[in-house]
Amino acid sequence: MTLEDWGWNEKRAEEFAPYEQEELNPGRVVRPGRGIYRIAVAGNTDYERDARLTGKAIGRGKAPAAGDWVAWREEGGTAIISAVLPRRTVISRKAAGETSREQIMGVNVDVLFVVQALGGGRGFTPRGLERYITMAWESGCLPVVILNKADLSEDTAAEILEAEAAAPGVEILACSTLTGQGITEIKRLLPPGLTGAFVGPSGTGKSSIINAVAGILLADTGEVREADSRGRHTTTHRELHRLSDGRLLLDTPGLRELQLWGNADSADAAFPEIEEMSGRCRFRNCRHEKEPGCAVRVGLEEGIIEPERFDSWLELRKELRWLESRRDENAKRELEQKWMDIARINRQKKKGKEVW
Ligand SMILES: Nc1nc2c(ncn2[C@@H]2O[C@H](COP(=O)(O)OP(=O)(O)OP(=O)(O)O)[C@@H](O)[C@H]2O)c(=O)[nH]1
Ligand SMILES: [Mg+2]
Ligand SMILES: [Zn+2]
Repeated sequence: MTLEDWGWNEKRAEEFAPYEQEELNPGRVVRPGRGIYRIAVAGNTDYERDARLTGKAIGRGKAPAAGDWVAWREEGGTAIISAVLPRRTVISRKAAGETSREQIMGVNVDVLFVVQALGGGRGFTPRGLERYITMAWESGCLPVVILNKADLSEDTAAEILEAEAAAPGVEILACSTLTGQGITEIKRLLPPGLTGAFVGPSGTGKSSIINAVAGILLADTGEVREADSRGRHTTTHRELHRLSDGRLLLDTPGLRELQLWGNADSADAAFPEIEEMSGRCRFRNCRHEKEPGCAVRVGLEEGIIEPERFDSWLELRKELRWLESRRDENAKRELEQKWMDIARINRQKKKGKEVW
């Protein structure tokens, strides 16, 4: 196995040059874990191995994520990761719960497949899809929507139209792992050598699609509960699979709820028609309420902007703005803490105490 088999190219090699001088080796994180990272490396036999981190070199909160290129060295038979290479794309969400922490689902992904399921009572909703599309544009990956389980849909064409309205400008594929529908299109969108990631609610068929593209069973799949058609969170780890044809597919655990990560403007890319109109409002800080010369209001009146999408955009912006203010707060608090620490150290120095 070579590194090229894992998506390595000249650009990566350039970025790696300084590490090479330090006699470090390159590798790609295929399965991050707690303290132990499974990495893919060049080699004839042991091309996947476990690695540990040297916290110092990487810094707090910058742990490697699935898909990362890292620099590692051998130390007493163990691989030690000491640096993470620059990331080209980052798929992030806000960690679940009351925190304002970022959770990275995958990095260095080229195509992000947002998987939703059709039929069966718990089909996709346009509002839910808008969240995923917001995350997808923010990640820097090329987004593609997969409407899976087309075999369960009574009117696939109508559902595609609905998805198109919720994800303007994004390619929508109707698929079925049961009939094989759409699998060729997925392959077309993800040529060998590129990395694709699959995200979406639990039970929509992300792992099943990976298996269908691979043609063999690579990822575990699970039954959906009859009672509420919900998945059971079968996939518990993020894992980058390499297919024999060279395609790289990142499977991720299904999300119960997707909370966004980004700044106040991160939702704009997913709502191009609103972004375009708001650029024409008379006031730059227009809130699109009752201001004179509000182009968004005109757009709503003329039916260029759907009221549901406008409400959804406002809500996502509110959520993102809240997150931004929380982050500012945290940054301020950290800075204050730093100055307090410095003041304490200076006081102790004055008293002639040993401080470190
Ligand atoms: N009818 C139908 N069922 C499907 C299709 N694709 C997957 N399934 C079924 O849906 C269930 C869930 O599939 P998984 O692939 O495990 O779903 P997942 O998105 O990976 O779920 P998590 O790992 O929990 O996030 C399984 O029982 C699959 O057999 C499809 O195209 N049509
Ligand atoms: Mg799965
Ligand atoms: Zn306005």
